[in-house]
Order: sequence, then structure tokens, then C-alpha cells
Amino acid sequence: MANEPIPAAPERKKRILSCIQPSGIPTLGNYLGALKNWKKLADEFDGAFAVADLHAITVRQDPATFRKQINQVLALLLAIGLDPEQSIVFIQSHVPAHAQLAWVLNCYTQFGEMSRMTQFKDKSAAHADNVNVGLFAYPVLMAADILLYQADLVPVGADQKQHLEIARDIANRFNTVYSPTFTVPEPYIGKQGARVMSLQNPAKKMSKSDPNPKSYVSVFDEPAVIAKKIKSAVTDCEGAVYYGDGKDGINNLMGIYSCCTGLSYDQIAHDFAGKGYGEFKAAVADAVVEELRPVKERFDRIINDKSYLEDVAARGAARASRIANRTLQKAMKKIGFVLPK
Ligand code: ATP
Ligand code: LTN
Repeated sequence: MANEPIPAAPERKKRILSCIQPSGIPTLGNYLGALKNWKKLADEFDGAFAVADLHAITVRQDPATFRKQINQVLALLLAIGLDPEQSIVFIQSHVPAHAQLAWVLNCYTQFGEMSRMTQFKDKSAAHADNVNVGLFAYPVLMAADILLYQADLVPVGADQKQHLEIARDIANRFNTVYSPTFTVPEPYIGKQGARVMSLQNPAKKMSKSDPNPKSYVSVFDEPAVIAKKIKSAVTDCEGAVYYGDGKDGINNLMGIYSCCTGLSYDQIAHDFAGKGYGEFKAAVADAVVEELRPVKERFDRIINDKSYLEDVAARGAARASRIANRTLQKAMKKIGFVLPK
């Protein structure tokens, strides 16, 4: 009898990992640049998503506010539609391997390469009274987050590209000194929404830790607040809606509108030909409100269910720890550490 053909082994799904800091209420920039993609990718890949609370203390946090924001960001991960049965959803500090591997990787990272990080330069200028060693070593902790899970892909906004390159360099270096240990990750930067700019200064990225709340739309802003912030967004004085040089404010609003509606820039310019900025801004505000409405509705239901959130965090940490500890042990063994029995 002829042998049955052996079925091909099922291909391992690629793993993606990403994190968001609980350093404030997430903005429309975080949503369009990162969170919205996570939900799509979670269906296709093996996903792990974390609240990066350890990263957030590189800037001083008020304890009560910090605690609240950690829970809010965890609830937001569920509100965007991540399914904690399908993806690993967890809080970074609940998995001690992150801090442990970060220490190890610090010793495989050069002072010179960290000094070149633009986010470090920007943040140390913004917090000149607290340029701490954690702020400096921030990208190494981020590399640990990624490498612990052997992530193939890391979906982030464009501002994180440089940090991804360092994570790749660290992985390659370690793999060369010893033997292949870490998967070298690729960034996944969406074509749209990768860089949402400040509404008050369209040369700067929209940031949840910006001291001026008019510069960002928070994902929890009420519709009237969203409309007001978008209405007062800085634009040029030409009064024509099209994507072009010297029109950073309008370009940014077109990017936001395009992300929320799926319309191309050409279509938007066509639809608003002969119409003023007032009308365009009102349409952008409506589109943003509609985009965020279901997220906010789900969030309001989840945030009050404390025991559900605790259960999700506990289960997420247990699943994450199994993968993370395996990688940590593998790396430490190669270095020559004596592992506990
Ligand atoms: P902070 O303002 O406190 O430094 P942040 O919002 O810049 O925080 P994170 O919370 O760590 O940083 O960002 C989470 C994700 O959101 C990252 O993938 C980041 O690239 C993305 N992101 C942040 N700001 C923007 C933006 N303006 N446009 C697009 N993506 C963004
Ligand atoms: N530094 C990132 C947040 C972050 C992250 C990560 C992103 C921390 N650890 C691991 C991707 C993978 C930021 O966006 N500021």
C-alpha cells in the first residue's frame, strides 16, 4: 500500500509584541499610530501586549494617578478589542524577567549608542531637573521586553523606529558573542497614522505627556471637547484643503481624517474643494468622535469591573512569565550564570 503523504507541520504563527506606557491618558496618536493596528494584527499573529509601567517611572509619577492610569490603560487594551483568551495581555512589572533581562542587556549596550537616542535627548531637555539613569537606559528595557518573547514583529508608531534598531543591534550582538539566542525583531509601522502631530504645533508629535491638553485629543475626551480641540488646531492661512508643503496643520488633520474614514488624500481634497477650514475641521471632529465612540463605550463597561481586570492581569502575567523566563534562562546560561535548580 502506498504511504499516505505526511501532512506538513503547521507553521508556527509569527509573534508580535508591543507595549504602551501608562504615562497619561492615551491620545488619538497612540490610537491611530499603534492601538488600532494591534487589534488587526492580534487576529493574524500570536500577540503579546503590555502596559509598560516600568518605563513610565523614568518621569516622576504621582502614585495615586499612576495606579489609576495603569488600570485605565489595561482596560483600554481590552476596549480596543484585544481578546485576553487569544492574546497575552499583561502588566510589565508583573513579570520580573523584564527588569532582569534589562540588567543583563545593559552590559551588552554601549554608552555611546544610548547617547545618540533622540527620545533621550528630547526627554532630558523636557525634564532637565530629572535626567535619571533609567531615562538613559530606557531603550534597553524596551529591548528586553521585545527579546524575551522572541518577537518577530513589533507594531509601533514612527517615533519608536530608532529604539527598534537598537533592539535589533543588541540581539545581533548577543547572538554573535554566544550563539543564536534571540529572534531579531522587525518594526511594523503602519502606512497611515504612524505620526500624528500636535494640534498646537504640527512640527511636534502628539504626546500624552504634553503639558498643553489642547495639543492632543485624549481617547476619553467627550465629543464637545474633541470638537473644540480640533476647531482650535493650528493651520495655515491659505484656506484650501489639500496635502502640500508648508501645510503641516492641514496635512495632519487630513491624515487623521483619512485614518478614521479610509478616504484617500485626493478624495478628501476633492470633497472639500471650495470649502473652508471650518467645515473641514467639523468633519474631522465628527469622524474622530465616531472612531472613538465604541472604544469609549467598551472602556466604560470594563473599567468598573475590578475583579475582571485583576483576573486578566493575573492570567496574562502567568502566560507571559512562562515564555519570558524560558528566554531569560537561556540567555543567562549562555553567559555562564549558575542557574537555580
Ligand atoms: P509619552 O508621551 O509619555 O512619551 P508616548 O505616547 O509617546 O508617551 P507610548 O505610550 O509608549 O509613548 O506609546 C505607545 C505607542 O503609541 C507607541 O507605539 C508609539 O510609537 C505610538 N505613538 C505615540 N505617539 C504617537 C503619535 N503622535 N503618532 C503615532 N503613534 C504614536
Ligand atoms: N517605548 C515605547 C513603549 C514600549 C514598547 C516596548 C513598544 C515599551 N516597551 C516594547 C514596543 C515594544 C514607546 O512607545 N514610547
